[in-house]
Amino acid sequence: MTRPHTLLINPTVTSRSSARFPLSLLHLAAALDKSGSSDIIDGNVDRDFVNDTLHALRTRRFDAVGISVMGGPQMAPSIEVSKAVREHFPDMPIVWGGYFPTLYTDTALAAPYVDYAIRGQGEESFPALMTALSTGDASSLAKIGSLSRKVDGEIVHNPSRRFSLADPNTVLSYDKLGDPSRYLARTFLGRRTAAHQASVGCRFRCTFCGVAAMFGGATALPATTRLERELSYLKYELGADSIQYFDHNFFDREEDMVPLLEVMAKLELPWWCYARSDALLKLSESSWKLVRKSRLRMAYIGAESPSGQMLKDIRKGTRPDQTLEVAELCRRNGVIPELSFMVGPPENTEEETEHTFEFIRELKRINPQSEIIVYVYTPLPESSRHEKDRGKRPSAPLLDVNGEPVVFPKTPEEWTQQHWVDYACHADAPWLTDKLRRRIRDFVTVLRCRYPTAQDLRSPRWAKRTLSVAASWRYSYRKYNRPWELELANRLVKLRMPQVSGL
Ligand code: B12
Repeated sequence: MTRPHTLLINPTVTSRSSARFPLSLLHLAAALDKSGSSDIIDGNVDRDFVNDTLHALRTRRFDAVGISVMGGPQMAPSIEVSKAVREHFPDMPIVWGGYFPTLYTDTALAAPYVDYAIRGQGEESFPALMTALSTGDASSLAKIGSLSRKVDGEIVHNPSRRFSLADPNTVLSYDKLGDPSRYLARTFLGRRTAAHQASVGCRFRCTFCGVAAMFGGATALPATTRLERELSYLKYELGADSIQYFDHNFFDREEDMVPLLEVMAKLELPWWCYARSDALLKLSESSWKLVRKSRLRMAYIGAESPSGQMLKDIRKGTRPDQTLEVAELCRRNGVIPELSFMVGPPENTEEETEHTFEFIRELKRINPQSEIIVYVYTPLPESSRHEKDRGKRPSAPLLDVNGEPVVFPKTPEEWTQQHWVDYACHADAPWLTDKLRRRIRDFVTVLRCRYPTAQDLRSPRWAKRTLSVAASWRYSYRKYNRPWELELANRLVKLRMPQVSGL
């Protein structure tokens, strides 16, 4: 049997300096290489990735191209590379995977340059598809779990496969990325921060979250041997001095977490992760001891809203009092809470937004070190929710600012329109008035000047201090409107925006 060769592509989504390991492709490569081989092109590092893709296809034999696609700014480069492949290599199968084709499968397959979409994890389905493509065994396609494809012009979705976290028993093939140490970045955690994902999935089913739509409330934690193997490689072979964990929700059940925290406490690499207020509040003192010893520096916590009702409606499962309590708990344990909020919900839009601003001020009083991320609430369409959740507790139909129903895009191209890119980035929503949009922007400007983020290493200390002093009267007197002097100063200083670039 011929061993299938796959070309894996991560279209550009961020600047070269913000590029982190393309973990999706590294995990896929580990699975594909068991029965074939793979190469990786990372558009975050290789800025000419479209031409380099064509060059790779001209010079080596591949059986398919696999493209990782996330909604938002990655859409346009994903389309560009897919079209280029289709134009120059019309017979080359093009497979899309990742969040976009999982959440918007029919939209992805509506494009003439997408042949297959794999929903959810790709580690089992993609190698099975590659085997079918390289052997020409079309009859086996119908049996591949989580595969969606076009059959005689109709879109066919195979049943979803079970979710799993298999141990490849070896470290990921970082050397496929050329020099992997170029992915280590200077961040506030350290001089050589590496990205890693230990566990997969999340037990919660928040209605707005892409992770819930992808995993449907399931999670799997890694074996301690796997975590230790991977972290040891990153620390001792690559020279990483800190870790940013991409786990969807790092703190799971305490009894399952403790063995992992023990490994991390042994390696003592300062770290950042996603967490929940309820999980942190439930941790026992002995676990907090491990957390401190392992050197957790910052935890990103989805606070979302100060309204208990809204938290219930979106199935968050936490309460506003827990958000306040966790800010204090983190302060006592030397951990910075990075709290994210979703303003501008479709109902009670202005009132909820103003309420959130006041709540943020309260958090800042409790723990001035708290980092605040303000997003606009942009729920997923009903059709994107996980199959287990579709139709359950449907939200009221979304209406735009004129009271017309919001119609989601039907093609990848439509998703590249700026207002839809902003929707995917939680930066704007069709029900916001210009006045409220401006109000949110002004509040965020005053807040981030008054409290510059600890994650900004580029701006000199004096500049941050000056901005903070300049913003303090506006912040104290709630005079957020039109902070032109701060906008001007910000243009010169260019404070870092963690919600755009990550750490
Ligand atoms: C790192 C990261 C980024 C990086 C870049 C990622 C990259 N592609 O290079 C940066 C920081 C740039 C980024 C940006 C954004 N991100 Co982001 N990001 C992540 C994060 C933390 C990790 C991704 C990762 O590496 N996962 C680990 C790998 C192993 O998992 P995976 O990517 O899901 O891959 C698996 C499957 O999806 C599938 N698969 C993936 N690709 C492919 C390809 C093929 C061919 C196949 C078959 C299968 C397949 O198989 C893989 C292995 O199982 C995730 C959260 C998370 N933990 O996943 C959010 C996440 C993917 N981001 C998300 C979003 C929304 C964004 C933004 C668009 C908006 C925002 N405000 O955050 C921004 C854009 C900001 C901007 N520029 O304006 C959402 C996506 C949800 C959604 N609704 O679409 C996530 C899930 C975060 C969240 N909880 O909301 N992000």
